Amino acid sequence: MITVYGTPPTRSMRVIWMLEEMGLPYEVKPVAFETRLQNREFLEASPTGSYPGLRDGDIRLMESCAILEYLGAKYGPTPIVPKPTNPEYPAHISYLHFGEASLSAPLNVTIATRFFAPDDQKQNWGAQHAIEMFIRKSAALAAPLRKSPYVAGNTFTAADISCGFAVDLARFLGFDDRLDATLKDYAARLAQRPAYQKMLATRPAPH
Ligand SMILES: N[C@@H](CCC(=O)N[C@@H](CS)C(=O)NCC(=O)O)C(=O)O
Repeated sequence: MITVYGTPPTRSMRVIWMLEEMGLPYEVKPVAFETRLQNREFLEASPTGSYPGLRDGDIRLMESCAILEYLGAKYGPTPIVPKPTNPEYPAHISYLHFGEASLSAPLNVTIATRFFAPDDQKQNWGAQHAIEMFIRKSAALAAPLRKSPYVAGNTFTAADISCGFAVDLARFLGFDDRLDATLKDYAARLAQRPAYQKMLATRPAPH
């Protein structure tokens, strides 16, 4: 059984969404934020204490987009991971990584600042700069989406899971109204996918 550590709205979303798209069986283990660095089972999968971690038998993986690549390679072939000879592959692999490395990762500074910084620093320069960078770089995501429904072309791929999470993050932080309209349409299109909706249903009820 595949175990995903962490739930929506963290990057565990990407992994659960991919598992749903591929129709693979899995279980989700929520990991409390406050005690995550003492949770040995979770740390074995994600030694940095960041969500997500994955366990697949004796195998453990961290990094959300690496986990997407792993699932496609191990449990494919699947249409959502084009083969390297497929003309859609170069865009797929670029945007699979772009969604995390260029778009989502810098926003960790904004999230940490917003939730944990002292009140007089919550809107500081660094946190705002990460948002401005996201907006500038998201033009590279809007460009292919003006020509085709998905980043790699006409086929939904794991790159859309990576970038879809990034656009959701912009909404979570409340600056999605500053993004190109193409990206709002894209997010709405992705949110209609049954696998996306099943992924969201794994989010624990608020208590
Ligand atoms: N590049 C990593 C980033 C992981 C990450 O930063 N996850 C966030 C939640 S979405 C987190 O766990 N933050 C708290 C922490 O890193 O301690 C990935 O894609 O898995």
